[in-house]
Amino acid sequence: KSLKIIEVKSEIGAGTRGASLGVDAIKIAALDFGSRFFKKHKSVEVPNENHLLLESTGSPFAKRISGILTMVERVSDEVKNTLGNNEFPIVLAGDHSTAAGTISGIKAAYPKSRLGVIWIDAHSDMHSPYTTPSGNMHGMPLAMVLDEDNTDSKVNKLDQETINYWYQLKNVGNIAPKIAYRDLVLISARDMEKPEEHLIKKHKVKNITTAEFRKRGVERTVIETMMYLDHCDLIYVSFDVDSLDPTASRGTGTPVVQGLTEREAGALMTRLITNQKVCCFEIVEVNPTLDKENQMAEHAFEILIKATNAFRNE
Ligand code: DIR
Ligand code: MN
Ligand code: MN
Ligand code: MN
Repeated sequence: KSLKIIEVKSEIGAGTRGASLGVDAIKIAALDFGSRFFKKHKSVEVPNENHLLLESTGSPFAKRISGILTMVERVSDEVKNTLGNNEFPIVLAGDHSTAAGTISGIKAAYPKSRLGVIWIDAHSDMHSPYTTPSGNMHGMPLAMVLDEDNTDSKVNKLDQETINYWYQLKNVGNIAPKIAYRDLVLISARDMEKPEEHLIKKHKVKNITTAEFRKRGVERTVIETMMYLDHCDLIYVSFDVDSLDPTASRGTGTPVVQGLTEREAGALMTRLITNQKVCCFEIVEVNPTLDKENQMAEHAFEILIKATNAFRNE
């Protein structure tokens, strides 16, 4: 199976500017390492909606939601077509909101499959416009695809237009919900707000903390994760670089202490991608404008190259 890189230079879901430059920063890292990776593999660029950053669209609780819907639909179509061509999609994106599009695309390509999701991130990204503390939609992609019911922890009062857009987002591809709480594994999630903690507890979502991962090691963590997701037909791996510890790099919008080292993340991604059920992976939230000497993009590229080498060895 050949790899296909889907570039999504969008940052409208983030609260800090610069993540749309993340994909190019990863390409610069590749050049710096003398790698032909981006020459060797086919790629496609999804047009972004970054012009919306100069307009006041959306609500304070769902910033630029119209553009987010457009992006999610575009990414979904691209991922669906890539899988339809029997290629393995690697999504390199700016902010994490587009992951809802990736998941939609996988479901659209394989509507009857049960999809497991491994979410490697400092955050659990389960807010809805009803609960968000920031209005930044990169904190919401999992709520877009889960059977989110924040009715018992509503804090924000939404206008009807936002409610309508949120409904459309959740129903992209006419499949909702797209994944089950039981089919989700969080790794290294450590910065959640109350409504997210509420959902995690209520639905008993599995979260492997950094300390647990370190204690067990990569091999046991992966075996345990795959056994937990054994009933799933396909698995999608989403890697938010803020899962890494800020000592590795500050080049991401919302760094959080107690993260993974770049070596741990590389080993984890490499081991995950060799599993036959893994059908797509994604790397997001590299922000070179916040970085020093392009460190985060270099880590992201190393993780990408290690993982894809393992993939080709299968
Ligand atoms: C926070 C931060 N939970 C929010 N989320 C981030 O604004 O919703 N997700 N940074 O990646
Ligand atoms: Mn995220
Ligand atoms: Mn995050
Ligand atoms: Mn937070």
